Amino acid sequence: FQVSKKETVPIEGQKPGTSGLRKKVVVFKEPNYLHNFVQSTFDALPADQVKGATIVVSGDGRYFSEDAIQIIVKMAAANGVRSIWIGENGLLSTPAVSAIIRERIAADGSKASGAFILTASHNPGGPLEDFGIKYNMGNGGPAPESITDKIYANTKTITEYLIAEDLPDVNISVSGVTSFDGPDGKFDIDVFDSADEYVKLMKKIFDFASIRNLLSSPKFTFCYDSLHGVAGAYASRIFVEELGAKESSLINCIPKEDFGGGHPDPNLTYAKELVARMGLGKSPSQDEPPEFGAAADGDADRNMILGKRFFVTPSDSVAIIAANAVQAIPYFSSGLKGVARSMPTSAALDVVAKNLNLKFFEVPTGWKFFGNLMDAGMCSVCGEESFGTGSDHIREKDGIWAVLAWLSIIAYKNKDNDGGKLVTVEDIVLQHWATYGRHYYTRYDYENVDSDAAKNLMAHLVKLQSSLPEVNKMIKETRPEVADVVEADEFEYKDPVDGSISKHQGIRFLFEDGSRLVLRLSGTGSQGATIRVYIEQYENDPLKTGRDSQEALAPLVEVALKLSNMQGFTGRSEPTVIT
Ligand code: VG1
Ligand code: CO
Repeated sequence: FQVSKKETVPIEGQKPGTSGLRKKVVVFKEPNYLHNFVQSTFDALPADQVKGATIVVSGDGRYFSEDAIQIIVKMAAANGVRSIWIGENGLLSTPAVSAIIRERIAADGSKASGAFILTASHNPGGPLEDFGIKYNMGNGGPAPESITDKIYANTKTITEYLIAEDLPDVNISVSGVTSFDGPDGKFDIDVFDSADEYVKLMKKIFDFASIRNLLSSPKFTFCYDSLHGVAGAYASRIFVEELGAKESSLINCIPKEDFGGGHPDPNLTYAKELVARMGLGKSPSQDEPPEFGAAADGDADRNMILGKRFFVTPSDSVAIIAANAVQAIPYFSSGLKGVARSMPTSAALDVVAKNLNLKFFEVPTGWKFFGNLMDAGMCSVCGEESFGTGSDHIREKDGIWAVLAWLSIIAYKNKDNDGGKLVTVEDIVLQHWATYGRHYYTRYDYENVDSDAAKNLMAHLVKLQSSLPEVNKMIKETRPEVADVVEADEFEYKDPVDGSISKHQGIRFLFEDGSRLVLRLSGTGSQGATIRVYIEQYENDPLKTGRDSQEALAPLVEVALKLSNMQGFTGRSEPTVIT
């Protein structure tokens, strides 16, 4: 093939957010939009990670993925990449990409140095919906800010890109290696099974025999919902073939480019079918619900864990996994190196870390911050309130891993339980609260708010947090029973490994009784701004841990809306989504 140089001009707005560049498909289809971003990425990477290197490209299969793959392959060839690896049909979950970068070795002994992941995660897909692209590095984790800042800078000065226009389109539906000759030598395209490498890794981490045993018990029933995301490409291999679950326990497990028209976000609002089956939500099913239910998002890095008529908050989930990992999961049997959570995630994990005397870290939102800790051997288990949980087996959050972790814990809690009643998800959570106390938790999202209104609201909070007397006066005027704020700040993080500093990560109000309010702007939206309000209250009186969480948090919610003047700035009297 030949390499052509094409002239281009910078396009505005290509700043990668919390997890890559996410825009409407129509924006990605604008002339040179994708090309500019891809060339800017190649130019931001160290030369040896492009020339002669192996790069993965695949994603959650959403609309425009195949077009994007063909473009990226031709640009990679032109930029001197040696091999491109693609999951069959362009499908690889985000955690599987991370696993492949870290674990897969090609027939010629080569390994991948990075990956383009094509996904907008939990955002809807289709011609009028979202597409996204992000770059992961050789450790399997998202590019650090030093690289994403460079990519963005390049998008502002780009004048040309390289492409091998005459390279034929790849047939991504058939496994195998195809070789081409280019100016720099050979260029290989390697298409392979989307699940093999990931399944192999899961079998090294968990005791599949004990999970299989649990799934075969008549006392235990199971349901998994992929919301038509890429998790479907893994669910039947793992849950049905390897672990013996019934085919009928999988719902929406065929990946679709528009996620069946749904919103592939595993929470109580969007995973409606699963939520109803589990006996929750506005119209719970009349049948006896399964004992365990879980869902994934579009790219399968998120998870929601449910018990029968019972919701496990993601903040509790990571705390419970951390508390039980050493006993229940072989991978952790020699102990945890440390645990970490994102700043807005509840402090349930902090209490576990303290009790078990584990190293503990609080990082900004987004998975890239966990990776450095893991690479330095400082963190084994981590999680975010946004339905993300994971460990140092890879450098991304991992939806199916979280389900296997929960199944392992349930299996462990039931191991000596021959004739007795099943120890359920709810039992495990209640027992956890009895030991560690409960963190009531909720998040209010205000989506697609006018960008200026959102900026003004945050600017107002930056100012307000600097005066505690004013904050406390407003609280006393709103809900006198709410405790005083003893500390407030704009969260800033200094990475303990490389010393890099991340500023403006959200406003925190810390209350005397351990409650917390956090407000920040989302970095994953594709339109307008999204304001997130995180509300948390700690309760360690065993008589008071059984309340309804919205009811328990009502006074704090009122305070949050008052302090932020939410309605005044945004005109919204209700959030778009409550999780
Ligand atoms: C959101 C979540 C964050 C998560 C990120 C990517 O970011 O809050 O916790 O890491 O999405 O998740 P933001 O900036 O919109 O709040 V995913 O599943 O999109 O890779
Ligand atoms: Co995701």
